[in-house]
Amino acid sequence: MFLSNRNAKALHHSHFHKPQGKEAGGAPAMERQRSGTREIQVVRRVLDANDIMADRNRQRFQAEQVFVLNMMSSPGSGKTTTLQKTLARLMPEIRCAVIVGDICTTNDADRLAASGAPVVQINTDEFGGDCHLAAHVIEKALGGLDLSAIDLLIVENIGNLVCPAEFDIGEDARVVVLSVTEGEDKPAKYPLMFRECDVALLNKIDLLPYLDFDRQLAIDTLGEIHPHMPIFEISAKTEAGFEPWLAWIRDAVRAKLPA
Ligand SMILES: Nc1nc2c(ncn2[C@@H]2O[C@H](COP(=O)(O)OP(=O)(O)OP(=O)(O)O)[C@@H](O)[C@H]2O)c(=O)[nH]1
Ligand SMILES: [Mg+2]
Ligand SMILES: [Zn+2]
Repeated sequence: MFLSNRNAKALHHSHFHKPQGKEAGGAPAMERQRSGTREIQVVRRVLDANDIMADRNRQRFQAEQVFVLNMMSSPGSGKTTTLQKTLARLMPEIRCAVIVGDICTTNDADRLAASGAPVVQINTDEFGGDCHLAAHVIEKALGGLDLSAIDLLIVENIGNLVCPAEFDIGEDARVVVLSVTEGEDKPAKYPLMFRECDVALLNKIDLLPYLDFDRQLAIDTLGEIHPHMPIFEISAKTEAGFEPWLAWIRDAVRAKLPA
């Protein structure tokens, strides 16, 4: 039986995560599958159900003219720190809110709430401990936000370079954070994530003097996997390199707002 990578990964989710009424769209995603054809059909139904919910989210974001940015990376690359610093700089000019996903704890929400932005924490242990945010989980989190009062919604996805890239949540754009402590080979090892994102942040550049990280190789690999993707080299600790990143967000938000 042949399964594409995308389908194989989605099948992993349909089999090993607890039943998700909405994600499965009522489909028997967890039932044991015997025939190869049937497996592929079920995988498609899981992905289709997510896509339908993502489109619904997208329509809502469009109606409320909110620009939505999905932020992804491996655990600990600096998503929350980058967001803390980004919010501090943007809040005076852009009305922001955050949805942050983790399997457990409200640590990140607590850190982000200090920015003054509304923050909704999702703990996926309530949704079967999922290692990604699916569209129906975002829809549920939206119940805690007033979309008419914001222009920018940033979603900090669960730390994972693999499956978050597979799940459309209705966002306008995706940003991946790669920190220099992870090694320059990560884009080559997890190409889907870097292909699916619209912009990349190379974080923790303040640590470069202490590492053997091959910066040029990382940038060249990113360029091969996703030609012309903007790459901003930053330090969330020192805020070095933040201006071009902030300018990218400002332009993206402005492009979605009514003229
Ligand atoms: N030196 C340095 N440390 C950083 C930088 N950005 C983040 N860190 C540190 O890296 C660690 C992880 O940062 P977080 O912001 O929590 O990373 P995260 O991606 O949100 O982690 P998860 O949500 O658990 O996936 C923390 O100890 C941060 O202080 C940076 O630019 N330079
Ligand atoms: Mg975090
Ligand atoms: Zn997952």
